[in-house]
Amino acid sequence: MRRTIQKVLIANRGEIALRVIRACREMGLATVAVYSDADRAALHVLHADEAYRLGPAPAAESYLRGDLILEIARRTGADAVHPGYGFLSENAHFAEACMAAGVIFVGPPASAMRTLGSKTQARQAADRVGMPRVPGSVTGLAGVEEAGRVAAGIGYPVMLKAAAGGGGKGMRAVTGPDEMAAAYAAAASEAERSFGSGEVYLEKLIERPRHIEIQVMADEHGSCVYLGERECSVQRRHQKVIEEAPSAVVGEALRRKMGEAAVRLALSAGYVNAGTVEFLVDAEENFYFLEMNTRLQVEHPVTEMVTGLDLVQMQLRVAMGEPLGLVQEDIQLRGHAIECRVYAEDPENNFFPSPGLITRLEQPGGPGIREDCAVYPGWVVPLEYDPMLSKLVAFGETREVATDRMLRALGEYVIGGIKTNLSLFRRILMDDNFRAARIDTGYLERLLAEGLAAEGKSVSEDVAAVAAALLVTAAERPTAPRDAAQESRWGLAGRQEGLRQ
Ligand code: MV4
Repeated sequence: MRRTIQKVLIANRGEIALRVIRACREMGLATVAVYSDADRAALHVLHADEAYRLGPAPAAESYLRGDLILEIARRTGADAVHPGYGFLSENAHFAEACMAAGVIFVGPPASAMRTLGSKTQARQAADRVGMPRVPGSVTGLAGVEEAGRVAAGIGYPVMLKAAAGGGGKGMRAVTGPDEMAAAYAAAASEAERSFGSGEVYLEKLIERPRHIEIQVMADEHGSCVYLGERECSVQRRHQKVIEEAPSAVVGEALRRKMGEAAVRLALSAGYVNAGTVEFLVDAEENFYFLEMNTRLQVEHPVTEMVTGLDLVQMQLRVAMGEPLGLVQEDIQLRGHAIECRVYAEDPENNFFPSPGLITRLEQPGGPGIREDCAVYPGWVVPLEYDPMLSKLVAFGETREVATDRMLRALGEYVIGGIKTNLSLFRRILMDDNFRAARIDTGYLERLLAEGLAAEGKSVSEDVAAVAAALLVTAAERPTAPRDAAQESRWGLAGRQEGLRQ
């Protein structure tokens, strides 16, 4: 069924709100922005056709207020809501409320969000479509005895994970049977506190994996395509730092196998719109399904650069009920794209958040450079949200050209007034291991440890433990967005700021 969309409410902030506004403008759609008190002067507010206040700065009183957002949609006559990423983007209840209010939710059906939101149900779905997944249980464990039996069956080391989790929360590695009881109790109680469900399951631990994900796009007429992969192994504490497309280790045959499996999973779950299937890939190029993210992702621009497609425009057309209008053979990958996530944080101080006034801003440009950014000189980076300032993307014919182009762009970049992680990117992009694509999910921690060792320092276990405890507290908040490790870090900064006063 075709449904026209004439006006889109963007239920988000920052660069992604601006990204969606730009897509709407190119399609001739009117836009409605929403904002919190901290974002009165934000660029997304300036760029939208209309803008309305939600409430105070905390997300729970603003960007997570689905009720207020739908009331603004009703008042302004917006016929669709684009949730961006984080906040309400993976909230099945909100998707349902939109549809019940006669407003199109630009994303998957609530039913698909629910199926894939449960990691155990997603693993069962993977089995039904013959998708390789990490060995282990596909239902919640009944108790620590069952955990011990399953672990003995697949062999240690294993990983306990929360069924309702994702993004690394509620996870415990277990290296032997003597550790199981304590790890199980810790994982189950953390899962209960963080997600309101103590259901945990168990997987074989994959050592030194790469994190590679497949972008899919499905329409409501039964068509689904994969748009290649993204290499996301360069991360720190479950926070992606650099992403690229394609992955240096994925050849045509592996890409087809992963892509076709991802499409089968999406179709079997009744998936519509943009989604991402996450995999672990081991040193032997075995791939294992991890989870499916039911939203547009932060790193979608690298896929746009190598496919030449506009993913947000595709999302909007699919949401109008249009067919994809392309088949798998139409999708050709060309060149290489690298994205750096520029954060307001201090690399010299354990990447502690560094919000505040931007006094100077000189942004890179020129051939092959794209920047998705929503800050400007005079803007005060708020404490309350994700500290990401910008996504700097470099495109080139090869990985080496893209890498060198990124280094050139980083040399042009000046951000004054706040601390940023710009220096970190130079270090990574000049590192021999990165340049040889010898990367896995532990790569960045190893690189940073080398630096600390050279300075004769080490990260204090006490500091790490306190930080971890505070992060758990942040994740506990019932209103915390499911995919907002960044937000937890902000919360952490806020509380420590409070302690200092
Ligand atoms: C794993 C794993 C090793 N073996 N599962 C972390 C986030 C969550 N989505 C899954 N994660 C992992 N699951 C098994 N069986 C290693 C990780 C992991 C990781 C995964 C993706 C990206 C970064 C990571 C960093 C550390 C651990």
